[in-house]
Amino acid sequence: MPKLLSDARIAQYREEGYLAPIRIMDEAAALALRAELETVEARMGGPLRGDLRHKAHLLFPFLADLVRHPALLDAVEDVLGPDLLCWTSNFFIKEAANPAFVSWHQDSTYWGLSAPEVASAWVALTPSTEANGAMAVIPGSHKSDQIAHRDTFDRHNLLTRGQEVAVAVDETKAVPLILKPGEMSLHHVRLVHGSPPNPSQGRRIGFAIRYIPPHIRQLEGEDSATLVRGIDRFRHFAPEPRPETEMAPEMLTLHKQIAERSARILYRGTGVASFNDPQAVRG
Ligand SMILES: O=C(O)CCC(=O)C(=O)O
Repeated sequence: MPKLLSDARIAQYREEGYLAPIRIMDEAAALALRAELETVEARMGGPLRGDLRHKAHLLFPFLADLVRHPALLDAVEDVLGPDLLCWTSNFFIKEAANPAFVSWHQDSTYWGLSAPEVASAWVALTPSTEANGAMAVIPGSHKSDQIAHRDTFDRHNLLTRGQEVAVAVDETKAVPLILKPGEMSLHHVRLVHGSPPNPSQGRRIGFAIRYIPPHIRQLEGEDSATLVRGIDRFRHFAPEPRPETEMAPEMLTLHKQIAERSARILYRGTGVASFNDPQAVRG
C-alpha cells in the first residue's frame, strides 16, 4: 500500500523518470523555510557559497527537519522502499536576473554510487516557473544507461564540473517542472535534466535532497549518509548525527571533513580539491 503517491503516479515515475508536482507542505510553511534561509544569508552577508551549499542539513536544524519531512519521505518511500538514507542535499539558488544555469546532465555521472537507485526530491522554496529558470526534464531518458558527459567548467553552470551530456538532447521533448512553494518534484538519477538562467526579478530557490536505499555502496572512497527512515542493515555509509543547534562547532568540523571527502569523489581526476576551490564551478 503506497504511503502518499497513487499507484498511477508510482507507475508514471517508473515510466517517465520523474513526478511533479507533489505537495508536501503548505505554501506558508515553505515561505517560512525560505525566511529561515534568508535570515542565515543576512547574517553571513550574502548567499551561501562553496561547502555551505552541500549537506547544509548537517548544519541547520530547519534543514535537518526538512530532509526528514514525513510527507516528503512518504513519497520517496513509495519509489525507493521503506529504508532510506539521505545521501546528500544541495541548494540550487538562482539569483534574480542572473546567468546561472544547469546544463543537460544525468546526476549519476560523478556520484560514484553502485546502482541507479537514487531519487532526488527537489523542494521549491519559491515558485519555480518557466519565467525564472525552472528545471526541465526529458521524460523516459532515465531508461538509458550512463551517457558520456564532458566537463565544461563554465563559470555560470551550477553543477560541480559544469558537466553536460556529450550527445544532442532533443529539447522539443523537454518538460518544465512548474512548482509552487511547498511542492516538490522527484527525479531518477539517470534522468536527463537541466535548467536555463533566471531572467526574472525574483530569486528561484530549490533544495535538492538525494535519497538512496541502504544497500547502495559508494564505489569511489569512504562516504557517509543520514538514516532518515527505517533500518540500515548494510552500514555501507558512516552514520551522520543530527544537528541540534545552528552551525555548532563540532558539526562545522564534521561538515568540513565530509565536504572535503565528497569533493574528492565528485572532482576526481580534475585537480579541483574542494567546493571552495576558486576553480570549482559552484562557489
Ligand atoms: O535546480 C536546477 O535547476 C537543477 C537541479 C538539478 O540538476 C538537480 O537537482 O539534480
